[in-house]
Amino acid sequence: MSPVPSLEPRLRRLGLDVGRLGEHLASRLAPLPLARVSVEHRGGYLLEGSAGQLRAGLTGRLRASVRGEPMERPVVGDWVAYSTTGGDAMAIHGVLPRRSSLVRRAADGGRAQLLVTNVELALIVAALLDGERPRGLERYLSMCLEGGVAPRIVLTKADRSSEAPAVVEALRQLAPGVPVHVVSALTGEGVEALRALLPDKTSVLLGNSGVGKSTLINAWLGHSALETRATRASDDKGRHTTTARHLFALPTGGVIIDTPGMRELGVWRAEEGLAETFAELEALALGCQFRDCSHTAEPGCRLLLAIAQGALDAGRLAAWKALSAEARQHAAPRARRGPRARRQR
Ligand SMILES: Nc1nc2c(ncn2[C@@H]2O[C@H](COP(=O)(O)OP(=O)(O)OP(=O)(O)O)[C@@H](O)[C@H]2O)c(=O)[nH]1
Ligand SMILES: [Mg+2]
Ligand SMILES: [Zn+2]
Repeated sequence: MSPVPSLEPRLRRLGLDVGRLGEHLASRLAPLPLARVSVEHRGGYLLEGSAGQLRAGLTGRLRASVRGEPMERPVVGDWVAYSTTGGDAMAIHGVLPRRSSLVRRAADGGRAQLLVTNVELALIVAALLDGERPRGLERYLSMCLEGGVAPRIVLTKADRSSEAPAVVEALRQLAPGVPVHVVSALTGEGVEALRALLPDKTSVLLGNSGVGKSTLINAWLGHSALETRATRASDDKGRHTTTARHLFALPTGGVIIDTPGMRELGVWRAEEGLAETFAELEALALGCQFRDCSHTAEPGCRLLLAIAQGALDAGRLAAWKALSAEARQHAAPRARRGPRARRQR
């Protein structure tokens, strides 16, 4: 029997366990040290390793292989094997097998974007003010289901709403079996109870801009490590303050990933914007009999039914269709040109 490999304390705090270390030591990358991807920006990475924070790029070989397999590209949450390149920059040689992945899909099922990996818990954050059916909730939930990540719903800004019991009840119907937490970063309500769930795992905060994801992490950290910004006074929408995914170990245990609210990436912008503007149509369309319903003449179309019943304006459906078609047209050539072209924009 081989001896049990020992875990460096800093890597353990970042979520490394004996199973994963053993996998690494049995792989072709075994001689290289491990680190976890904490931030990704314009082709470069920040890693957290036993020596602290490192800057890194990809080796030429890995860069070539991810060109054909975009999902193999390292993202925040990944464990990677790296080496020095001579200077102070590091080179990532490979990504360890992932235990879970959150992937965002376009409405038409075409392009997919890998968001984060190796997370056990997803906190889907929504503001209580946003009502009983937070925008994007279904998308976040299905992303978790598909990715093998346990979801919980977190309702923030309890200090600004007395609707908590009604919203919690509505969510219980909408998402049976998904635990719902009510918190206020302002009064501290529920903040500690939520933090108690975080040790010994990696958690990600998902949710629309302005709902209070970064504020919650700052409350857990006890200081303002992350930038937060007031929502727009006119409609309480967020200002897309967080612009990149960001992983770090909490001093009280557990690893947490902050993410930007929706619409952070070019290709997705048009469709995400549409999804927000036409949220009620998107929700209705989930009930159409055919998954690829074009809402033109299909039987079992919920949108056509709603129009017939006078619950939906035909003009609004027409506008949605026209704008969706336009968004698809713009997105397609960009996707063909590949990541390099996208980066240059
Ligand atoms: N009253 C109240 N305000 C809150 C609460 N949580 C967050 N806020 C405020 O909501 C605004 C947006 O919070 P952020 O933490 O920046 O929101 P975010 O989800 O990180 O937004 P993005 O980074 O844009 O995705 C800030 O002004 C916060 O102070 C809360 O529990 N109560
Ligand atoms: Mg934020
Ligand atoms: Zn339909």
